[in-house]
Amino acid sequence: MPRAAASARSSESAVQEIIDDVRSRGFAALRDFALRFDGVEQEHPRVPAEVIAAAVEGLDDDVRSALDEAIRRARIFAQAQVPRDVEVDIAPGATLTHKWIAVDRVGLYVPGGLAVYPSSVVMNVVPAQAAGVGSIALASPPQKEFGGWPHPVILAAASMLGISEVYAMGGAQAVAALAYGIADAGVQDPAVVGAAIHPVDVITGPGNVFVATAKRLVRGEVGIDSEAGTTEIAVLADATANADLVAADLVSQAEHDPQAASVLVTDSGGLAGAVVEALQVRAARTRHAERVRTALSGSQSGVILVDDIEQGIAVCNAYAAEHLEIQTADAAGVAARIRNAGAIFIGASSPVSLGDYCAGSNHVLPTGGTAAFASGLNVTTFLKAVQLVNYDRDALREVSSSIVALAAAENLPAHGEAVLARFEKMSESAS
Ligand code: HSO
Ligand code: ZN
Repeated sequence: MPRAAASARSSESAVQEIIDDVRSRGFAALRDFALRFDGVEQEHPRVPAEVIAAAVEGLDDDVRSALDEAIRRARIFAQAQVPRDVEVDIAPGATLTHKWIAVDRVGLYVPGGLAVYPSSVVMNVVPAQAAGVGSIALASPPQKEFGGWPHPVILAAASMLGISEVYAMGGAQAVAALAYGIADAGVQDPAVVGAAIHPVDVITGPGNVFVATAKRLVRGEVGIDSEAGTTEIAVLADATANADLVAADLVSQAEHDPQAASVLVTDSGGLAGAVVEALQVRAARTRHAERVRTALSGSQSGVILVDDIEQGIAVCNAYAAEHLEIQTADAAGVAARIRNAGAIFIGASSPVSLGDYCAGSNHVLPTGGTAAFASGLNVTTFLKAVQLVNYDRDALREVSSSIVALAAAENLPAHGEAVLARFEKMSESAS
């Protein structure tokens, strides 16, 4: 399979050092990293309300209404995902409940780097809010050209979603600050700039290799979403596909990063040739031509010729792409047979760009083959289930001999005695 060499492990010790430094030196460490990695002098990472207000003020009308639409669709889909609690009467007088509860506080990461991602603010915040998370903090790298604060469109998007706790911090140091919190001897009110950063329960969001590694290292201390690393698109297409549209979609994701992966899987030699030709034309004239050319010519990108669509499906399931487009006859039928993909885009009118912004689906998706076991960001990322057990005395008596037998088999007789004690006479158990 064409896939970038996994580089995450190699940065583990460097990332652990950053995390340890933030844990021991708190804001002083954050200040040092802001200067070293972002070239920004920073007193405290908390973005002041006036800076956020100014960003909202300056927001372009077209972008504002586009964000509104993206938020509206994402909300509808996220709210529909909220799972129902399940209650089962397992026996007379015995009830079990599987109850979903939102985590108390989450930290959402929005990358800076080669592009600005206000769309990622929407993708992180909307499912967290739909899940019912009460406290949401957002982190995004400080930008030198914006006074050391995150990009104004990111701040504006946060504000449109009702998020006011935003920190200008990026990389592994941001993940560490969110995971462990930073105590401040001074102000404790989170609404006040200068206050402590309170630790979160779950950290989500895409990021570079440092962010991804940091999330992996703090996992256990906090929950994290799936690893959303460098973007990937695979297109499964047959001779009925439009070569130029396939090429346009392959270029669209290559634009993210020189390491991005664009893979075509096809049973048609004719289509493969036409796509490669169209790629050359599009790659040459696109704005980020350099980045796109590097991504397309990397070993992580390529064309896979298969004997038939059957084999193409097998290849796509083995590859487990972050984004998989199906551009074949009976695209829906083919899509139904895909088991491993972060998101599946069905037919010529469902390009990945649609899902990146406005489909209503989420664009924080598992990369690097992790779609074989992981899910894209969704409402359940921010929920945990608690099991409620409620038996009455007769219902307990009914299973008591089974409990005693199993306890004896495990050589844990006190477990059985705890049940039997409930059915012994008070005088006996007291003596
Ligand atoms: N394709 C990216 C998300 C994105 N695209 C944001 C544009 N902006 C990863 O799914
Ligand atoms: Zn994209």
